[in-house]
Amino acid sequence: MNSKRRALLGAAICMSLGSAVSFPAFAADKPLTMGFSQVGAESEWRTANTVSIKDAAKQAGVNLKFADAQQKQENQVKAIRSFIAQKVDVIAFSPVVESGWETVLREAKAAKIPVILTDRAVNVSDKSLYVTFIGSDFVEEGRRAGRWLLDKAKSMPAGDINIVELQGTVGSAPAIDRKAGFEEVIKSEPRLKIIRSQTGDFTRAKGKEVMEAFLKAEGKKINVLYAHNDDMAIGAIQAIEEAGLKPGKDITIISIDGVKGAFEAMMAGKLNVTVECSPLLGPQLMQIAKDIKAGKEVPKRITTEEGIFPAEVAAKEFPNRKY
Ligand code: GYE
Repeated sequence: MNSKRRALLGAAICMSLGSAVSFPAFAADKPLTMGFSQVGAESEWRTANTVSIKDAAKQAGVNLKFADAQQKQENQVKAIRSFIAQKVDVIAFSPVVESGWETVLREAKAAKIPVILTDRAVNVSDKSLYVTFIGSDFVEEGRRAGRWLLDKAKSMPAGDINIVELQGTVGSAPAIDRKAGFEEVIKSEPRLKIIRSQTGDFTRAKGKEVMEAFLKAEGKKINVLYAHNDDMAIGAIQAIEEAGLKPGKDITIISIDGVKGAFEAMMAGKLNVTVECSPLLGPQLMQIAKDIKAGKEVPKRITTEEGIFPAEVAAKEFPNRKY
């Protein structure tokens, strides 16, 4: 992927415009106040996402009220209620899990405060509960991981290829979708078998712990690790080394995000491929918030544009990485 494309990252708009919803009139000269409820600080991706949002708010002159939910939905609900009570102009949040949002989103709607989803989606039947969703296509990310493995399988020794899977946070959009996309693709090759699948909660510590358990149970039977994010893969790499095996060689490792730590692991020969997922959503989020407040129509879905980086290109791409 060239740097121009990377700079334009996130600009792909894939669906028709959402219907215009009217929100209270807004004086253009008054700084906009945004309440943002972040998932937590579970991964390198998340840290980069938080920096992007805070920097973009500063640049755009947006008054940002930022709350960290420490991976707990109840904390996000509390934060959103407090933003409603403070009468912020816009609420934005990255929902830790997909379900259970109707009540609090109805409260925001009743208070006439527009809601923007960033990064992760919610599962609600009434789509008018949010104005737009800005983020990646996680199913496609899973498919990209699966397609890379299908190709790799051609050069792997005959017989079953046993895969262990480290899932993201239970009930989160990226965990659900990355699993679905990967399974959809690999089912065309009967040699590819997922023999164990468990959550590592998107963290290094949990990734390592669960990989230790996988190794204890399956040992040398494991041919491939599919991790739903780089941090869990990096934790698992440690577990594999401690078990006396060579990550990236004895076990082929596929992960998602494309953070710097993954590029370092690829350059060290310990990770085979990472599928890109960009956390740099801040500038777009601020622009969309301003557009909404100016009464402009915005697309209901804004999809981030992304690629895939196998280990062979890691050293060349590393200097271009922004997160
Ligand atoms: O892949 C993971 C983070 O929601 C896309 O959350 C995000 C995911 C990301 O913890 O590293």
